Order: sequence, then C-alpha cells, then structure tokens
Amino acid sequence: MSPEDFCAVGPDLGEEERLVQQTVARFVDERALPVIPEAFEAGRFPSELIPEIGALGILGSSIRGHGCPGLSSIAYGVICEELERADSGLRSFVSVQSSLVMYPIAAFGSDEQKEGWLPRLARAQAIGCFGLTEPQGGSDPSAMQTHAQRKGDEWVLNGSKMWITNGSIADLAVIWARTDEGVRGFLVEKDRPGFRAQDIKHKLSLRASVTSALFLDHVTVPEANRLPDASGLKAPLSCLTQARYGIAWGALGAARSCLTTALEYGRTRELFGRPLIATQTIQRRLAEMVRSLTLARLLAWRLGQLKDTGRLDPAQVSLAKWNNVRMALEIARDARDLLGGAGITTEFSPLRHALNLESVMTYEGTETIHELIVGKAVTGIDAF
Ligand code: TGC
Ligand code: FAD
Repeated sequence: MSPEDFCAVGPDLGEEERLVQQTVARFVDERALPVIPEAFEAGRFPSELIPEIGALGILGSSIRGHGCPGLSSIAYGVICEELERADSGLRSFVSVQSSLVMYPIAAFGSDEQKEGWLPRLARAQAIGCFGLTEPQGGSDPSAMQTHAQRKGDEWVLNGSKMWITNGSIADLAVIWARTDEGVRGFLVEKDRPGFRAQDIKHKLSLRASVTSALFLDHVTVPEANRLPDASGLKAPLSCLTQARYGIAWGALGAARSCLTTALEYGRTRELFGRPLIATQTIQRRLAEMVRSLTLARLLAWRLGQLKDTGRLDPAQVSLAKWNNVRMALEIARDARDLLGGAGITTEFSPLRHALNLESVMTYEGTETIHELIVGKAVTGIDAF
C-alpha cells in the first residue's frame, strides 16, 4: 500500500489523467525539484521554467478550444498536486494563470478577448495576474475601492491592489473594479500608461513566487477590454471557486513531499540502537499523517467527481480548501520536527512547505473565511 495514496485513488484515474500526472511528475522531478530550494532561498520565481510549463500543455487545462486542452477537473487536480509536490509557488503560478486569468476570459470574455489571449496564455507566451485584493482588507472584496469611470468608449481605472501573484511578471492583469453599475472586470495590459507593479519583498513564505502590489493611476482602457459577461462580485468569486478547487488538490502534493521525506529520513536515522521509524510514537505520527492525507485525497477526489458532473457547490470547495491546507500544514510541521535539526535547512522540504502553506492558508480565502462559508451553508446565517 502506498503511504501517499493509501486507499488507491491513483489506479482509478482515467487514462488521460494518468498520462497528465506522469508528464507533470516527470517535469517536477527532473526540472523543478533541482532548482526549487535555491530559488526559494534566493527569493526568486524560477522563471526559466515558464517556457517548459507552457510546452507541457497544462495551462487552462479545463478550457475547451482556443488552444486549451479541455481536460477533466480531476486532471486539473492532479496537475496542481504534482506541481505543489515541488513548491506551492509553482502551483500558484499555474493556479493564477489557469483559474484566475484564463478562466474569467473563457467564462466572461468576448470572442476577440478569447482569441486574442487564450492561445498565448495557454503556451505561457503571455503571463497573467488577478487583481482583486486591496490593501484595506482582502477578506471583504465587497469593500473594494478601485473604481472604473466610463468616458465614452473608454474606461479610466484608479486604485491599487495588494498581494498579487505574478504581478510584476504579468503581461496582462485582470482587474476588478467598482463602477456605477457594480463590480466589473477589465483586461489591463502591463504597458498601459499609469499602470505599475511593485514587488513585495522580505517574504518568509512563497519565496519562489512573485507577489506584487499593483497601482492604477488614471489607466485608460477601451470598452473592448471590459469582460462583457462579468457582472457583480459573483464573477470574481466564481474564479476563486476554480482556484480554491485546485488548491484543495495542490495541498496533497505538499503533504506527500513532507510525508515521504520524513519516512525516508526516519528509515536511515539510527537512535537508541534502532531506526527512528521502529519507534512506536514515531509510527503513530507517521500513521496519523497517512490518515489525514488519505481522507484529504478522498475529499479532493469526490470534489473532482462533483465538479466534472456539474454538481459542485462553492461551500464544498471551501470545506476542502480549509481541510486540505490545514492537513498539509500539520503534516509539514510534524515532518519538520521528525527531521530534528536537519529539518531547518532547505536540503529537506518540510519547513519550506510549512512556510509556504502559511500563505496558502491565507490566500484564496483565509481559513476563517472558509469556516464561515461552511457555517453559512449549514445555518443559513451570514456571520462574516
Ligand atoms: P455573497 O453575498 O456571499 O455573494 C455574492 C454573490 O456571489 C456568489 N458567490 C459565489 N459564486 C461562485 N463562487 C463562489 N465562491 C461564490 N461566493 C459567493 C453568491 O451566490 C452571490 O450571488 P448572487 O447571484 O446571489 O448575487 O458575497 P459576500 O460579499 O457576502 O461574500 C462573502 C465572502 C466572505 C464569502 C467573500 O467575500 C469571500 O470569499 N471572501 C474571500 C476573498 C478571497 O478569497 N480573496 C481571494 C483573492 S485571490 C487570491 O487570493 C489568489 S491567490 C492565488 C495563488 O497564488 O494561488
Ligand atoms: P484580512 O482580510 O485583513 O484578514 C485578517 C484576519 O482577519 C484573518 O485572520 C482573517 O481570517 C480574519 N477575518 C477577516 N474577516 C473576518 C470575519 N468576518 N470574522 C473573523 N475573522 C475574520 N489576492 C489577489 O487578489 N490576487 C492574488 O494573486 C493574490 N495572491 C496572493 C499571494 C500571497 C502570497 C498572499 C499572502 C496573498 C495573496 N492574495 C492575492 C491576497 C489574499 O487573497 C488575501 O491575503 C486574503 O484574502 C486575506 O486578506 P488580507 O490579507 O487583507 O487579510
């Protein structure tokens, strides 16, 4: 029995899903893992991997047409899982591109926007970012201050966005702004006068990922850059559902990396005359990791089935994002401890994953916000 897949979900993957998993796993083992620890330490996103990610054909994986492969939701899940086995920053890059940039263009864009952007985004010839969060508080996007004023056939955008993944490397920003008619989405190219991205430095988490602040100072875009079918806060929130779904799977990858590292280390570490893993309390801790990872995998798997059959409720995604990220964080912290002092360097993955998962628990809705979304679903009362 595999500790990483104790209840044997893998053998039930479809042929296409298995192929996708093998392809991404090979990329992670051969290309990503050799560079990730150095990139994390240096605080740089390994942008040399971008063309290879584009060539893998995994961006916008669930979208059909416009150069996108139209894979199942479970395939998107295994992509996220494999990438986050390397680092949450790598999965973040793909989450943002696929779920937060390509998805809104596919779901709410005009034919011209789809044809103009999706093929390039799918091949990573263009990079996107998603600007929803603002400095005054990300949990409540309804308090958004960034606004867009219509002037004839153009819109003038003013405001700022905070904590934006891929911000300074993006060719295109999907910007959500308040208008006289409610919240709308705009495609803002990076070279528009008045648009500026500035990286956030000194991060202790997601160091192998670009996180930026965006500033919009009288940025003018044509009406053709507005997403015509995005109306109200529901539009950006529906993008979050796509990304949160991917994170519920991605967390499995981080947890797997930590569990296998602890197991391998414990096999060769001799203490008190026996391998560490021959000790009862250590076995209980490893068994606990396997238990929580297995349950999280079954949850992600079920979520995929519901999504692929059009029955998924956003509150179910909240439950899974909350559960699976918490699961991965607890495994990462415990695995770090099982490595003793060796666990504090970048040679081993658990502490790097734990630090990353602190962000993953905050972004795409904090753990508390997801608890409250589930609370609202079971009580009918909005207690945000
Ligand atoms: P509320 O009144 O609840 O809803 C307004 C309308 O939207 C609908 N809706 C959703 N639709 C699809 N998916 C969802 N997840 C949805 N949530 C709500 C809802 O049905 C309603 O529709 P209608 O037809 O009735 O108008 O809105 P609210 O303002 O009360 O929302 C409350 C709350 C707290 C749930 C929401 O504001 C929220 O989710 N806050 C958290 C914000 C957040 O997650 N931000 C993430 C920013 S992006 C990011 O972090 C990227 S990290 C990327 C990476 O690097 O991987
Ligand atoms: P706040 O909303 O200020 O929350 C602070 C604390 O208050 C949290 O503990 C929260 O749970 C708690 N809280 C909030 N409301 C309630 C309540 N009603 N009841 C009880 N407790 C509550 N955003 C984007 O738009 N695009 C991106 O690409 C993006 N990438 C990110 C990358 C990173 C590395 C990080 C860290 C964040 C990113 N974010 C992005 C922003 C992220 O979505 C926000 O950080 C998150 O939504 C929380 O918002 P906040 O940081 O302003 O915290």
